[in-house]
Amino acid sequence: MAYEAKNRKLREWVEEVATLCHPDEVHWCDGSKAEYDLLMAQMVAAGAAIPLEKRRNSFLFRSDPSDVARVEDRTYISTPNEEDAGPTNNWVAEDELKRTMLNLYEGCMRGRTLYVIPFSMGPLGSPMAKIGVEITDSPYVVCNMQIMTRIGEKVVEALGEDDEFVPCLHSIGAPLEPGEEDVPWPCAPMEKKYISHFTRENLIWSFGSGYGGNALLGKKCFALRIASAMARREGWMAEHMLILRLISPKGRRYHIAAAFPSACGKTNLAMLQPAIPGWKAECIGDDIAWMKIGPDGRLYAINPEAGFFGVAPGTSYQSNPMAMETCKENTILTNCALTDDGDIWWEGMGVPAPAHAIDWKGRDWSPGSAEPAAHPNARFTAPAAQCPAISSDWEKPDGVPIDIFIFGGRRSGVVPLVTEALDWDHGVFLGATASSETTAANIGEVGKLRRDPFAMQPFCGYNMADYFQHWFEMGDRLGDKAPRIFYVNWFRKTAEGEWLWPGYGDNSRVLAWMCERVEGEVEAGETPIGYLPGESDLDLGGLDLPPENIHELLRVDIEAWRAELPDIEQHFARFGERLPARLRDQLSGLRERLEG
Ligand code: GTP
Ligand code: SPV
Ligand code: MN
Repeated sequence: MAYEAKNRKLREWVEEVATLCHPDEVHWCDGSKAEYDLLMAQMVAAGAAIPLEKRRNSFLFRSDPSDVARVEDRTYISTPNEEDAGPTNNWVAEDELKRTMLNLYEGCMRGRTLYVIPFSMGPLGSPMAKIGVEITDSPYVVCNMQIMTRIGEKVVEALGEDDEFVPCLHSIGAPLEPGEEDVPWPCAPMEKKYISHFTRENLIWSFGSGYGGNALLGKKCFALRIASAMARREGWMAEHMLILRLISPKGRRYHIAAAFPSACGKTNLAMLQPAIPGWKAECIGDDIAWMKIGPDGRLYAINPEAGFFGVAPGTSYQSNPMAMETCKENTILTNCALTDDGDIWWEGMGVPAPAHAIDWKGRDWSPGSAEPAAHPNARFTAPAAQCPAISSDWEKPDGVPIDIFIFGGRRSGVVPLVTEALDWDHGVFLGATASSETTAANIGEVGKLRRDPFAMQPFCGYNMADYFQHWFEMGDRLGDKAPRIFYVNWFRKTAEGEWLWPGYGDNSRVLAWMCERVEGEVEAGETPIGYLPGESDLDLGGLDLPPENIHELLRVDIEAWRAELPDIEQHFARFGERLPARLRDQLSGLRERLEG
């Protein structure tokens, strides 16, 4: 051991897991560059990682074709009572799930090294930071965690003798028999994958997958599922939100937190470069926000992460130059295509496809091949500090005060470009009824419309009805200091399937309108679904957008909205009596306004 952990519970837990999983070795991660370099060198030698000639200190990994995204069907929230997990979560009783998983964990690290990764979610020393310890048998996970969180000896030092931490146990579930040769991406078959959360004990057990949110347990498992349950108990918020600072031409700063489902534009909006003159934007976080009411009664947000695990396909110098700059070096790339000159490529990178490449499955690829070169959920893992748009305040221990909340999703029809909530309760209704077409970020059908309340459907660690109630209670506590709430949809399409709205940097035009609304500088039209800008209220200068597009983007189609009502009713009915009455009132209000 490179260092001695003074936390008794931690030492005992590591010993207990080692006894259960039978690794060949135990390695306590110190978080140093030397450690990262050594692990990468070992993975290169083993054929699991490919060093990229064109990107300094960057490596390509190809996952097993079955292990390419989060697995919501295999994700469990285990609470003492099933009702406390609620209708949106998979539930198995605590002892039953533990029994099943203990059988899987038995001897599962044979032939491998057990790595102990002490990590902090949030800047070390921030009053909002929390410590977790991940045990894993995947060196790929160690390297990713080193980018995505703050790890190592300094975290163990910050963890006092009796301090609490969140134990996060992870195994890829692929022990090696003596003499057995390893594969580049070991993992377990789908029916043995379990991503489990025991919220009563703040405990995470993950088995069988090495990919993203299934394996980097600080992210969705801890910072959203476990943290959302903690946040409700303790009166704060853990949300699936990017955090952005927008600076107006007058120099006024606005802090915006926006919740969109997976692969629906958080990273892109977080790194936005405003298309309108005089406005500036800085990135604070791209995926998760932890928020707490400060001494002045306002809501303060920190980004608990230290890196970006961003969707690669579609990222280009035109759409997101800041992300392209961020992943130029010191980056891990997963399931991208490899070019002949030692770089990576993906669909929508904004450069011509190479004449020849090796696709994410390791096969020869050329333009016109039947399958895409990169997997649609291919990702880059890069340090946040490398983002040229990162705010100098991104690690501010107390966070930044939020002025605006945005909800949204991917809807090709019906939902306008932007709507402002009538008040807080209506804003909670907009969040609770958010809907989106599914994406490749989860294994399952893509393009299927579903309700994804607050973009938290896969990430809420308790009964979603209680989560809605928590939002109402936070609003009551915040009173007139509560952020204003908006709903956006960047993804409207024409009947021919063309985007109606250019998106990306041009989304700043919508954000600017929100800021003007906050200042009371611009009128809005009241409609049954909320306040909307008039067609001339958005700054569209320099944008070559056909007037019929903006007309369609800001049109409230009463018939189409009436047709949404039965689906919202069904969605709410799932929660039975537990649904807050204030949401029921909102639904009646909407129905009356639409029918009135
Ligand atoms: P996760 O990391 O899975 O949580 O996704 P995310 O919410 O961070 O989504 P991201 O910003 O990575 O965008 C996902 C996909 O949507 C990419 O292919 C983007 O190119 C595309 N996208 C993002 N913003 C826009 C937009 O404003 N308009 C359009 N048309 N596409 C967008
Ligand atoms: C998401 O799916 O929302 C992601 C990717 O950010 S993962 O980390 O795999 O959850
Ligand atoms: Mn993202």
